[in-house]
Amino acid sequence: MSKRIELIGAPVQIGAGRGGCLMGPDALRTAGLARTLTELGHAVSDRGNLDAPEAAVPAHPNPAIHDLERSAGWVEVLQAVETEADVPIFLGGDHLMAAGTVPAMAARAQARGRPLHVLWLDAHSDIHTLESTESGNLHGTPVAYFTGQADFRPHFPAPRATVAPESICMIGLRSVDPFEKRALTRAGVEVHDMRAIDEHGIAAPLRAFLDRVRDAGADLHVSFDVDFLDPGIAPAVGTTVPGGATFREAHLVMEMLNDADLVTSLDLAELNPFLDDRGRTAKLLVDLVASAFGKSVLDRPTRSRT
Ligand code: NNH
Ligand code: MN
Ligand code: MN
Ligand code: MN
Repeated sequence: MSKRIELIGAPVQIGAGRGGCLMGPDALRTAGLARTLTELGHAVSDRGNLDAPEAAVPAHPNPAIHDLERSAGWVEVLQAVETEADVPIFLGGDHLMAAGTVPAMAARAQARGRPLHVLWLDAHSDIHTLESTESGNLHGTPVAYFTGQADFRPHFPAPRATVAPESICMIGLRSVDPFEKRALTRAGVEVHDMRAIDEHGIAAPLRAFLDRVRDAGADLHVSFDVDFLDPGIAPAVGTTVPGGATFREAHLVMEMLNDADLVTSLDLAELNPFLDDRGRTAKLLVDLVASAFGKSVLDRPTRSRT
């Protein structure tokens, strides 16, 4: 089915521990994202890259935190995004971007009278608070922010809209800090770590979640962190963790998302082209996006349901 897809560049890099994600949106463009989606029959537009000024915010007592002013600026700019597209694709940018994109998409869903569900594909749970982060890298905090698990004011603006923790499904986890383990349990987020994927496969939990999204009549935002993937196939990320999703597991997730036809927005987060190997990670991401938007081996779906 043909969709109006809008590419929105979010070159955030101060949320990560090292530079390079600034180049993410342009690497995805160079790898042929727009052309690939157009060839699949979609109507693609490209808004170019957003930019964010530093916000005037008070210092935070946690001395590890860095770039708080610029981070707050990005959260403000991304939260304000409005789009006419069926599916905006936010080109990151480190994962701090989700502190802006998810509230923006939650507000958009709310305006349509629908809840927002979030599929979080990541090695990490990113549910630190400004108080609990030890690295001070704020890409580790968006989930605490957009679920309202912690009040980030007066450092960040209040979220435009929040997401219920029970409406989030995390798949791929394999690096979760002690504070985060407690926070995930307390909040009641659905989590499937790599141990569970090894044991049960990746299709079963995804299928169950997609059924839940459909039953809820919800919009679905997918937040795809490159480190969800195994570093052997996706080296271009600052925080590689061994034992990630394989090539086929990742494609299967995307193919199932296409079959379910529920995705209303997508983040492509944490691509660091400075660390890539001849564009291989960027090209893999474009290929995965193609699977999520209709590329299939045969000219009919392999399965008829999610
Ligand atoms: N939990 C760690 C931290 O807070 C790592 C977060 N890094 C990520 N998240 N790449 O996806 O610093
Ligand atoms: Mn992440
Ligand atoms: Mn991660
Ligand atoms: Mn940490």
